[in-house]
Amino acid sequence: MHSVVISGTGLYQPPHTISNAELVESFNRYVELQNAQHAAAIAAGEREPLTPSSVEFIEKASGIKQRYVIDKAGVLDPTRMYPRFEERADDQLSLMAEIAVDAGAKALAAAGKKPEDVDLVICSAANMQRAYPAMAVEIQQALGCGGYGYDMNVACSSATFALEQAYNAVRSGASKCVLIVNPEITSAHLEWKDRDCHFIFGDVCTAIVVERADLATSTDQWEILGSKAATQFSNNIRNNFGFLNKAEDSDPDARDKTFRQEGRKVFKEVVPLAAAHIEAHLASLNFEPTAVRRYWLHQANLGMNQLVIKKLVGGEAGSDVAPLILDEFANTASAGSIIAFHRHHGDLAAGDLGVICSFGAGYSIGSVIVRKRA
Ligand code: CO8
Repeated sequence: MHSVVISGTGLYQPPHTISNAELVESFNRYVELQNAQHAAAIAAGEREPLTPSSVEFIEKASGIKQRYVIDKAGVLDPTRMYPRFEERADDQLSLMAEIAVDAGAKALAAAGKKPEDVDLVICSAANMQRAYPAMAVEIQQALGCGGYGYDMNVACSSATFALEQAYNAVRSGASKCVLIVNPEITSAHLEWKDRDCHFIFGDVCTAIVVERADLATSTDQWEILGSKAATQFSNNIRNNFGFLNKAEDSDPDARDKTFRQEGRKVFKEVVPLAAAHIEAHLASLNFEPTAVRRYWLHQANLGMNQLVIKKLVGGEAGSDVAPLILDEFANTASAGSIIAFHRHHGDLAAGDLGVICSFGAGYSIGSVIVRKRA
């Protein structure tokens, strides 16, 4: 078995931000328009009026202050409420590939690797923009990587589960250098018209280089000591959009064809699962939770991270022990814990121990225990 390191990460950050104030203003305009349009039915008691959203609720319930999006105008247009992207021809680079190439090139530069050093590309995200060919193969070609590529999706745990795949491929000798990309265009599968969830997500792409330690030249290497993936079926986060929709003659605009969740149930059920998962993973490698210098946790909800960290070490999320990025980025599906790692690892010293952990739809939980190399 080979020793395996994370030797570089990259981040694509979309050009536009939407503050909570901007988001709520456009949502409330949508509510006014809808209520005016259906005034008669509402007055007759045949229809419930829509209720406005509030900045105070969003910040208190989630900790989110803004989000990045690839298209802002479409999302904030109260007569549209979803992004507007131009359809591209087959011979043009697709949108998911474009942002993955950006983040992937940055991760390769950080790792000091050339595209041709890569022998496996994994595109892992909560949604793929088409059925086939695999996004990873397009990204592989656009970057000039060797070997092969494949796509995978485990919703919010797509990145950590891809890390497990990359770790196993490299340590077994099957691959030498793996590029993982997580293009999360969440704005296109969020229901921006639903007050319960319209504030939750943001767009981004992260990338990670995982390679054999003896071949790595980066000055910033993190040895992977272990990875652990777990799943337990739940319908509490679900999206029924899929290739059977047309054959089922279902309404493509029906509420179940975009993101929906029982947020409070998710909160209650996932916190204990995540804390127990991390604790058991650390114990399997003979580490106590307090031995960990930094936790790069999934970024869905500030309160969730507070509870997970409290259960593990008694500390505070948002502190040096468990940095937050969700205030700036919102929930970026699988990319959240990777952005936290990307932004907040440069100050750690050789020998420092860290945990990257995601939790979300599935339910799925993935953890990767890493140690800074000298
Ligand atoms: N403004 C004002 N009030 C509101 C709003 C709003 N926007 N929304 C709800 N309220 C009201 C409700 O009506 C309710 O009122 P009442 O008490 O009178 O009934 C009150 O506020 C409380 O509502 P909730 O109980 O729903 O509020 P919570 O405190 O539970 O907060 C959260 C809601 C923020 C959603 C919270 O439950 C949460 O974050 N839960 C965890 C969610 C989570 O972690 N999900 C996993 C991430 S998703 C994932 O895994 C990836 C999926 C794939 C990606 C998809 C991309 C699109």
